[in-house]
Parts: sequence; structure tokens; C-alpha cells
Amino acid sequence: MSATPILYHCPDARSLRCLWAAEEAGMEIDLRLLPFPPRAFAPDYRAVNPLMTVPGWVEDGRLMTESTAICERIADGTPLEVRRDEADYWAYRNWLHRSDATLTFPLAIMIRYTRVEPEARRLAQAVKDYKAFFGGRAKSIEAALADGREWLVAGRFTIADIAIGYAAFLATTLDAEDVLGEATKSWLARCLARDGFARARARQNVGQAE
Ligand SMILES: N[C@@H](CCC(=O)N[C@@H](CS)C(=O)NCC(=O)O)C(=O)O
Repeated sequence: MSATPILYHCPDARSLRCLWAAEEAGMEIDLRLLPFPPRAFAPDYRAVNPLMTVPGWVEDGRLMTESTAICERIADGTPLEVRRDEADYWAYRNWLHRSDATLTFPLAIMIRYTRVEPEARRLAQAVKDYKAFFGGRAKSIEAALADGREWLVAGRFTIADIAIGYAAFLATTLDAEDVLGEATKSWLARCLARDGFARARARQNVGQAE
């Protein structure tokens, strides 16, 4: 029998995608909480993940470090994934790739220049510019939801909603909610109202940081 997968996670970081997906899937995981950023506060983590990023997912001795790829692993064989024989399969795959590469990237710049860098190195102009950059890219979510659909693809909640929903959620924590469209805000409220999201957030606040 395989050992329980280990998820290394910092509260509300991209690893929340994985914790949320695990809760939605009912998958047992061994949650290990780290202080943020691990690079500064958890030096021993380098032995697990030389990138020093979260998530880190260890299963059967193998490491995965991409939040959306880990969501694919968790969703495998469950209704949270879109199967290859479904009509929305390629749209689903595109959303998964878009979630971090296109939508979370500008938010990461905002995080760096509002929270991570010391005061003297903070850059208000970069934050403003990348907020606008994110807003332009987030129009793709609004366009997809314009027909009144409840979820992004396949007529059901999937990890595409988790992967993209996390980016939209992160934007709200960065004072960027105003660049989200109305349909996007309604869809995000549906995503965040799910029991799986509530359980994930409650769980990340209970554990003891290493
Ligand atoms: N593309 C990766 C990005 C991972 C990543 O950069 N995670 C951030 C947290 S949101 C991190 O660990 N940053 C700390 C650092 O780079 O030192 C993913 O989707 O998981």
C-alpha cells in the first residue's frame, strides 16, 4: 500500500490549490505547514525541495512542485477532472496551464513588492502596473462566464475552478478585486462558498508551523 502523500504548504500560498483539491476529493494527505517564505525561515526544506517553493508534494518518494500539476494528480479518476473524451477537455487543459503561468504570475510580482521585499525596496509603480496587467488577463475569466455558466468547464465544479479560483482569490487579498468583472466575482463567491475551500482554510490554520 502507498504511503499517505505529504503536502508542504504555507497558508494561502499557491499550495492552497492542492489542499483545497484534496479536501474536495476526500483524499487523505499528510499536511506539513511551513513559515513563508521557506527560503528564509525553513532552511531544512531545501532537502525536500531544492526550489524552496510551496507546494511540495511527496508521494512514493517522488517530488512534485507545480500546484496545478499536483491538482491533476489529486483529481485523477474523480469528477474533479475533465476526461479526455469530454467536449471541454482541451479548454480545461488550457485553463489549468493559464492558472499559474498567465494569471498568478502578475500577482506574484504584486506580492513581492507589497509583502516580501523590505520597505525600502517596495515599488508602488510595479504593484500598480502589474495589477492592471492582471486585470487585462482576468478578462478571459469574465468572457468565459459571460453566458451565465455556473462553473468554468464541463458543467460541473472541477480543478479548473480551483486553479483559476485561487488566482482570483489571491487578487482579492491584494486589493485587486476591483479589476475582476461581475460574473467573475459571482463565480468566485460560489467557489469560496464551497465546504472544501472552508475546510482547507480551517485546516491550514490549525497545524503547527515547523
Ligand atoms: N509555478 C509554481 C510556483 C510555486 C511558487 O512560486 N510558490 C511560491 C508561493 S505562492 C513560493 O514558494 N515562493 C517562495 C519563494 O520563491 O521563495 C506553482 O504553481 O506551484
